[in-house]
Amino acid sequence: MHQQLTERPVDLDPRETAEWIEALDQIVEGAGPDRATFLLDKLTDRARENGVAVPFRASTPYVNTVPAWQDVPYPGDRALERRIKSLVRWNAMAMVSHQNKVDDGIGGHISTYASLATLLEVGFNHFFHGSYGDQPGDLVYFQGHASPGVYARAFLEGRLSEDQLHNFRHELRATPGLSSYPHPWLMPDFWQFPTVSMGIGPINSIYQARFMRYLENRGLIAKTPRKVWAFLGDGEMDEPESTGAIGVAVREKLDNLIFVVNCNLQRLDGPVRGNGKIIQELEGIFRGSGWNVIKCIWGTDWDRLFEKDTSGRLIQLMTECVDGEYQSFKAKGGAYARKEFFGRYPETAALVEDMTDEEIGHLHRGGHDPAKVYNAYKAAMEHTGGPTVILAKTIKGYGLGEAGESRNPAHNSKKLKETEVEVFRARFEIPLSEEEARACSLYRPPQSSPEIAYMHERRRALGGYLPSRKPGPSKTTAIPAEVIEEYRHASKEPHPSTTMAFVRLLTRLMKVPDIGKRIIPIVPDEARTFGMEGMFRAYGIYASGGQLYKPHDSDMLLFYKESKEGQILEEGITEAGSMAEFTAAGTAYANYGVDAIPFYIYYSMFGFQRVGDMIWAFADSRGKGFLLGATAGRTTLNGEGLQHQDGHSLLLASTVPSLAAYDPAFAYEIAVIVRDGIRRMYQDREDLFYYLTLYNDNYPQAEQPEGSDEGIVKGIYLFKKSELAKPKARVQLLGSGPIMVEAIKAAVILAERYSVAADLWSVTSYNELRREALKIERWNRLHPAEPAKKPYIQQVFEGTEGPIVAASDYMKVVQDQIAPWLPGRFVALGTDGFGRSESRSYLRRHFENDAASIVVAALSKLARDGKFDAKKAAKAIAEMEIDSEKPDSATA
Ligand SMILES: Cc1ncc(C[n+]2csc(CCOP(=O)(O)OP(=O)(O)O)c2C)c(N)n1
Ligand SMILES: [Mg+2]
Repeated sequence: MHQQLTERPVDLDPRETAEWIEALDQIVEGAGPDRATFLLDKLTDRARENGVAVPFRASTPYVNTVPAWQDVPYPGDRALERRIKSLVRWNAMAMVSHQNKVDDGIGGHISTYASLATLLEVGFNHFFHGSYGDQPGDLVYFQGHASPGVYARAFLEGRLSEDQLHNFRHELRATPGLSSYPHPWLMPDFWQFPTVSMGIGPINSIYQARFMRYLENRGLIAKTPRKVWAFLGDGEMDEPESTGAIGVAVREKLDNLIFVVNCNLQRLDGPVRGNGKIIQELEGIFRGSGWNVIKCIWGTDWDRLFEKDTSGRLIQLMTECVDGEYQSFKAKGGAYARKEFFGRYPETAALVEDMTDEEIGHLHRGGHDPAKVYNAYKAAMEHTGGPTVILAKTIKGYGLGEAGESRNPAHNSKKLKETEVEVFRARFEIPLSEEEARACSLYRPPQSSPEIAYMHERRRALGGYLPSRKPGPSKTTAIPAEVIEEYRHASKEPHPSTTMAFVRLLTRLMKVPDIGKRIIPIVPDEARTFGMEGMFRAYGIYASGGQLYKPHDSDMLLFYKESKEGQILEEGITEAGSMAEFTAAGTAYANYGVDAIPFYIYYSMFGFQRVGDMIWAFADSRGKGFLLGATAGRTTLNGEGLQHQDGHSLLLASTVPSLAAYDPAFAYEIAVIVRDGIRRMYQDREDLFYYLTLYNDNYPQAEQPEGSDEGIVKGIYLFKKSELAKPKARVQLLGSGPIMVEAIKAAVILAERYSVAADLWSVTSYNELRREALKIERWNRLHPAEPAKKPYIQQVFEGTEGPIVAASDYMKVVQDQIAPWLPGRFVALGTDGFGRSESRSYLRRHFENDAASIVVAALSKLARDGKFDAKKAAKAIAEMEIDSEKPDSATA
């Protein structure tokens, strides 16, 4: 902006310029701004026709977007609201400061809420709906580390106790307190959205707004004026996730979405844009994408100065200064601002001649002026046809004086000195004694006091308290047993892959009465890869605008059908966007009272390692649903090279506490797991979600062994016991995913060529087996005087004979998870190392998880155990055509 201003060409005919401006002013005054917009648009077109270069500016002057003359008077009781806000401020500060005095280093944040207070309070008193009649209300994403302010308000409302505040970050003490940040996992009745990992709030809120429209358009929820509000940090906007999906909000015309960026000009270490202006930069980015941008920069007390400024110098000066300077103007006080800001031009210096330094120091920024904030919010509420972002200029550490106002270390200031507390108390007129104030006591007037009564009255008018998380009762009935019956039987030619079997199951589930419509398939541009294109026509791809064109393949059976009522969420190439959509769907049971059952299917490699943080946030949100890592396996996905071949997602999955991860081999395993998963998540309301690997290798889908349902969900079952008569030795072969087929082949070779009996086990989940074993082991540890219990994995292998060779298409450490409970017997074969663009058989030989390698591993271990002739074992390696000296895949 600065450059643009100074680079403007010289005015060759100021009189003519003045006439044009006057003409425009007359239009605005006489016919209104809409008419002026129309005329400017027409003129722009004409200019372009005539070859005139129309100047493009992504940003507007550095002033409020809503002009002062448009401001409506504030509807609330300003004095009472100021009291309330002061009390919230005090309690937020006192809670953090007190806690850091008694428990040094416990952490917490003071300065962020100090900058955000007015932005939130205006929302709480006038905008945030707790409900719309009997419908859930607005969904508010709070800046995570501003949680002290949200707690302090809930304390004044009587929703949180003094004990809870006193035990901030002491969740494990005798009287448990409040969690550091918004964590639904830790405070499930309170917080809805975990936001503190920067960037997750912005992207999740965009897809929340999109998913809300999806539910409305499909008739699953009533249409209401409900909004998604997302309060974000200006530093946070640097995360790619923060701005990476803003185009979606425009495309989808999400006028149910309001971003409020708390532009306090600072992040953790220092200024967000010391050498520039974050508000102008964000304005350009959002305007360029088509958002409605409302800048709320200056408070009402500046209006008088704007009016007085006939020279235009004030706006020029405002536009010239960079954020690093604005930070100093606040940090160094009124005298400094008079000299360094207003003093830069005689015209601007004159504007403040009649003001004291103190008055200059107190000139408000827009984000601290309730009237300006109210008008910005009002404009956002009234905007239709697209999303709005409010860029509100605030002061980090507002009210903290020298303890932090606009100071670089403000972010990390956790406790105030006694003198600083005193300044704070005086400034916000907190009726505590000096001693109480110094001790950072909390202060809550009686519920009958005018300020508290006012708070309650406002919340009553707006339909209830926020934040609040209220999952409804289960609305889901069991998937009828017959739905999965067909999957229990062996497949016929042509044999399907587990991916195909899953897609068939999904479409079958979509036909189940009542449940079917709540199944939400989500896919990022890979539906054809997974054989899902048949679903396009049958269920339609959700498109808020319907289908505005006749698809070129409309005469084909499986044409590309987009529809406003479409059920499939085809997100395009965005795993992050898809994960955000999955999050909105997987938490709909809590936010909308709709038991949506999302199935998000994607390339397994582009899941955990790409959007792992979002998956973690999903777990924190108590999300439910199914993640399907398709094209799974480091050797099964052939020809794709090392950036596609996933050999570790199961390991990463094991790190998420509420995630049950499975690596199924056969169609019936998938069917049993999915049916049981729906029972646990939606009927029994357990807080967990599922990850299943799906492969694209076609092989015979086996007949389900009798009575294996329980083992399938627990993680292991006996697939086939060897019937070899008089074997020389015995081994236990464990397989998962398509490597189960290799294990089956290995069992045949071992029996036929080496007279070794191999019992076959299918392991659906090493992760689940380990978790159960750890749980039992812990119980045993804590109950040494009672008879020890036995983990399931030990029960299963009790009485079995020989080494246990466990092979999968994942890293060996996945199988190793159960090794501690099978001492001395366990051998893992897996896919450690980078992938290759090879075909399956070569890959499996390279990684040593093919049938031949399983045979060799079994014989070798038998030999080491003294149960098989070592020379014969060595010879078998040659017979299996394996080169003992070949490179180790782990490092190759
Ligand atoms: C992904 C991620 N990286 C780093 C952090 C650590 N962190 C917490 S707050 C913060 C600064 C935030 O600055 P801003 O977004 O401007 O918020 P403000 O406190 O200024 O309102 C950082 C870096 C985080 N929470 N998440
Ligand atoms: Mg900031």
